[in-house]
Amino acid sequence: GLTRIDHVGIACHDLEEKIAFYESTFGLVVASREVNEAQGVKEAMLHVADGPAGSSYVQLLEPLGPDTPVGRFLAKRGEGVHHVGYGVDDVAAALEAIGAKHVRLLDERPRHGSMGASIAFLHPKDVGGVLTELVQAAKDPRQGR
Ligand code: MC0
Repeated sequence: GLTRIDHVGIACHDLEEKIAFYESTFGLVVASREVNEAQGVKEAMLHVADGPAGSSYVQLLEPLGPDTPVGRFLAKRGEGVHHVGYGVDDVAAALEAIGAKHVRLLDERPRHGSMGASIAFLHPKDVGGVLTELVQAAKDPRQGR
């Protein structure tokens, strides 16, 4: 099952500007910054809290170009919440269980996500309009989460 909210992904035009906003408004601290070419994003994870099942973050996403998932989202809808990422213990097992319930999987197999996690997306049209991500945190605690 789902163990926690791992992160909320927020699409923005200017990553550095939004990081500064979240730092100064909420006092959040950046835990990692990465470029993920395969996903077409430059992103930052800002730590929110630690819970018994792991940590939670705000993930700020800037597209690497217009012809990417976040680039198309910004053009259609503007800045705002892009996806919700839930923690799971075993992303491959979760994909199999959820796929059997007629929810379309955007990833048949887990991919590489932020901070060493294994991730997979579910189609927003099958989840009430919410792009949903499953996140299996990295085992190595130095990689966070
Ligand atoms: C698109 N749609 C969304 C949406 N993006 N609905 C809710 N939330 C979103 N984020 C809707 C559109 O409005 C449209 O509905 C329909 O889905 C098809 O969208 P599209 O404009 O044709 O856009 P596409 O071609 O980008 O396809 C959408 C889809 C795609 C969700 C399938 O973006 C995708 O595969 N996303 C998964 C990968 C991803 O998002 N990567 C970036 C984050 P209407 O009704 O207008 O037809 S990577 C990440 O976050 C990693 C680094 C991590 O967490 O570690």
